[in-house]
Amino acid sequence: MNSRRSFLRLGAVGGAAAALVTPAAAAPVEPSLPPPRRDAPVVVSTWNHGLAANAAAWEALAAGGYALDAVERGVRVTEADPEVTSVGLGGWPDRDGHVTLDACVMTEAGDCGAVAFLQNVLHPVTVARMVMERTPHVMIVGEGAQQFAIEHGVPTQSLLTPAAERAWREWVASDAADTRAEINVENHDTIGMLALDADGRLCGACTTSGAAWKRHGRVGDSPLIGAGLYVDGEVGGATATGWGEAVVRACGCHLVVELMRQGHDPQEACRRAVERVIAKNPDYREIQVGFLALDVRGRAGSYCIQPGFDYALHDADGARLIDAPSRL
Ligand code: SD4
Repeated sequence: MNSRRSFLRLGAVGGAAAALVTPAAAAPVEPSLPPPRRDAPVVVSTWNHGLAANAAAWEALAAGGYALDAVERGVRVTEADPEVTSVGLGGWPDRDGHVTLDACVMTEAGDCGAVAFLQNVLHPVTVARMVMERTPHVMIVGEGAQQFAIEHGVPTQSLLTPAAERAWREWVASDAADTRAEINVENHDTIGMLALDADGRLCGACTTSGAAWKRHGRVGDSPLIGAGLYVDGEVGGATATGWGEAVVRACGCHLVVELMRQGHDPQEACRRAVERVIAKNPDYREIQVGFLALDVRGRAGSYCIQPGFDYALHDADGARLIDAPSRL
């Protein structure tokens, strides 16, 4: 079952965005409001294991790096962690025993790349970035994605750890294998990460091994631009975790960003998106869906439905920043 999780925030460096300076000799300008205060750089991710990932992302941001490099570097930490059973190496396999991975990235400029149903590659997020940067496409899946990765020098390896294989064999031997293979709401711990860099560029990444024991070939929301991740460089970004089918049906992260565009702060945008999911899912009490959002001013918010859990944003020291009640 899901471990207790929190949405995490690390290291916002306060400070105003660079002020516009009017040269002394210039013609008088229209009076204007000061630029919105921007808390940047900042990085947020979707769960406790994200701490190490956030720290890696923060290194890139603190050095003045690009938000895309930060989120890629960040989630690679989680992808490589064999203890994490829902992302990359050590991810629990599908019902046939194959670890299949989904990931995507999106930039402030609206560029994006994704892979889905990818096997035997440790860092799907990097392959997703390669799709974005080295092809005219947005998404490549399955064997084609693996072939693409190999052609671009990415090594292959088995991602099924002994522990994950053991868990899968236990599941196969259990009654659950008969009854729950189609809709499995367990083991939802995708990592989604959003970062705003010192230059005000906001990028996101999302990576997962998907729902454990899923049907072979099933793809969830995580690699789908607009569902598991969406970024608009003028507004903000959002990422999702939880039962992917419900997120896809709501076009969840695009919805969150559009709600921010309409003037809602990230927290309220996430709340409204969760309400939409609830409205469309009569069985919402049985599912888990969470959204995390960051706007271009550096404000973060999150909201989720997950039976029995309260969510909150925490800073690096664990101090609670934003309450995000989960039970509705
Ligand atoms: C999926 N959303 O494949 C993913 C799973 C997930 O936390 O979120 N895990 O549906």
